[in-house]
Amino acid sequence: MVNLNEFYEKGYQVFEDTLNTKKTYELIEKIENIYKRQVQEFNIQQLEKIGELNTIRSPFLYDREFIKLFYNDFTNNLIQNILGTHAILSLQNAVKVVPKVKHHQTKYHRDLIHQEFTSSRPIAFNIYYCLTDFNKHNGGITFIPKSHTTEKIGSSFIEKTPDVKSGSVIIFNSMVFHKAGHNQSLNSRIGINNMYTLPFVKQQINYSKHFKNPIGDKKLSRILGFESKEFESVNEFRNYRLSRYCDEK
Ligand SMILES: O=C(O)CCC(=O)C(=O)O
Ligand SMILES: [Fe+2]
Repeated sequence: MVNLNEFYEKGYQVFEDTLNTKKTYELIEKIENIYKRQVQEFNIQQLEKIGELNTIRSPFLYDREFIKLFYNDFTNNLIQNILGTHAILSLQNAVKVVPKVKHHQTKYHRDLIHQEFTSSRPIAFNIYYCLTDFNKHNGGITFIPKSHTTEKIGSSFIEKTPDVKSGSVIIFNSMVFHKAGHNQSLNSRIGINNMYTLPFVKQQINYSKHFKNPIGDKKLSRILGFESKEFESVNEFRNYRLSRYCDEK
């Protein structure tokens, strides 16, 4: 398994050369198309009102190609190592930072929003695909290293904006403070954020509802949340326990 020291220490770590250039272009084109659909489905003025411009939510619900980004050998290894067997996908969002336009994520935040506690082990982490270069000039992600280890950020802190090439992945603890930067270049900066959590943290969208039945692939079904839904009734809970009891016999 890859060495995750930086991830645990600083709260984030970069892996280069995860997607090839052709793939990054292909995904950008798909993202642009899904964004157009999402704008049509909602309303551009309303999206603006709620700070949703240039955010593409759950692209994998529109195009199954995006499932491959949160579910592949590389991600599965990371998930297993960091969160264990029962982790679920909390969200998948593409984020576009357009030149000279302020994105709503330009304030420091944790992706487990408004939480002010620390945990001895990660309860959530992100696999973020950079589909373009990411750097200070074009609004790359800025992190406060080690901020996942303190409840709040004080008034003075160090900021780091990793300079990474397109096709790289940044993994980060969802509790590390981070923000999108301002894009002073001429081109949009685009990434896809995939966040995983332990199963007691709610998903942003109830993904299992979108797939009528558990998918043939058990591991993928689990990641989508099929195995961590609330039971609908006392009897359903007990029937589940009974089925497990029978399986174990
Ligand atoms: O794309 C970025 O720079 C970060 C976006 C972000 O922080 C988020 O979507 O939660
Ligand atoms: Fe974030």
